[in-house]
Amino acid sequence: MKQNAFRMTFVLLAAIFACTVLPQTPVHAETISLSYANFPAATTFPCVQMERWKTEVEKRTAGKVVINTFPGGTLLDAKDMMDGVIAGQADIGNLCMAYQPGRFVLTNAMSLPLGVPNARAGSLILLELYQKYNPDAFSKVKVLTMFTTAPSNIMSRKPVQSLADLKGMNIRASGGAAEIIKLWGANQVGMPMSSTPEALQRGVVQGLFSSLEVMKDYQFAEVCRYVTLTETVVYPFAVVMNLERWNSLPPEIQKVMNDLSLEQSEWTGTYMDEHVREAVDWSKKEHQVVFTKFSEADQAQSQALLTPMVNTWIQEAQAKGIPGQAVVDDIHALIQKYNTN
Ligand code: DTR
Repeated sequence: MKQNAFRMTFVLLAAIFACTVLPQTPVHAETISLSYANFPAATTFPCVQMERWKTEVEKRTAGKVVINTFPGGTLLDAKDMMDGVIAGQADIGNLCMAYQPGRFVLTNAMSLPLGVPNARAGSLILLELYQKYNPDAFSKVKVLTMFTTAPSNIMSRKPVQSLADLKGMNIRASGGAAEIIKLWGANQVGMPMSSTPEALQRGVVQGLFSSLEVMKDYQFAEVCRYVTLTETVVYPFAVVMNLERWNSLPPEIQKVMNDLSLEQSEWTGTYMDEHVREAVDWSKKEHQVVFTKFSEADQAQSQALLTPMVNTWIQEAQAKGIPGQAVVDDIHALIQKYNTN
């Protein structure tokens, strides 16, 4: 009995506290919490840039906005990202456009073999391209920023010194890079990066085609002791926000995020380029990874094999009402503009 009376008093006091004290605490009432979903592991560059954006937004809004980050596909995975954000399952999401080439046709021109030299240039070119063409694929979201990876290379369990070595090898790649590895004669296996560690471990694939920072971030150097430097395509990424949620934000918060867009793109590209250099050194030192290149003859042949890709993309894009030739011309011009490294 005594215990019951005590419990009742406690519940009553808690209710009085909740009704009187809590609503008067303005800090809690005004805080805007936003969820941010990401598909790969927390150590990878898409998540590093996510944490940097979170820190900057929280700092620049003086704590008015709190970003809750969900790496590793814990809220949305790679292929559900865009639709999940449109549906409001996450307020913000980071997606790799190359995983859905048919959906993001225009921006996927970035994964054509056009010679984008590094991630910083790639990121700035991509963002400028997006701003110029404003593709329909993003009409249902607010784009917060865009960036690309560094160029792709072959990481493999056994040495790949020639196109002949690559023939028939199971190599993981997605999007534009997948086309390339196929044209070079490999047996291309498609999957998002987040599924690659298991595929490598199980021997489903004997290597992958991607930017080299994953040698360290996913510890692929433990399994892939060989790298063939091809410095081919970059992969485009976008960070998108649910449109209704965006429209509900106060203008001063929107301004903070808009002001960060270009800066975040450049920051991510620069981080990526530096991190690739670090991962290469680390792989050599810690795992004695051997770096090699195709012979000059094979380099020329590998380039020649890719030539039809650009024209095919232009034709397919134009059939969908996208000015493919103009986009490719713009990318060439922007490479000149941003190729400062
Ligand atoms: N090259 C793409 C994109 C990519 C590169 N590094 C990472 C790390 C985590 C996720 C995606 C990526 C790819 O191979 O998927």
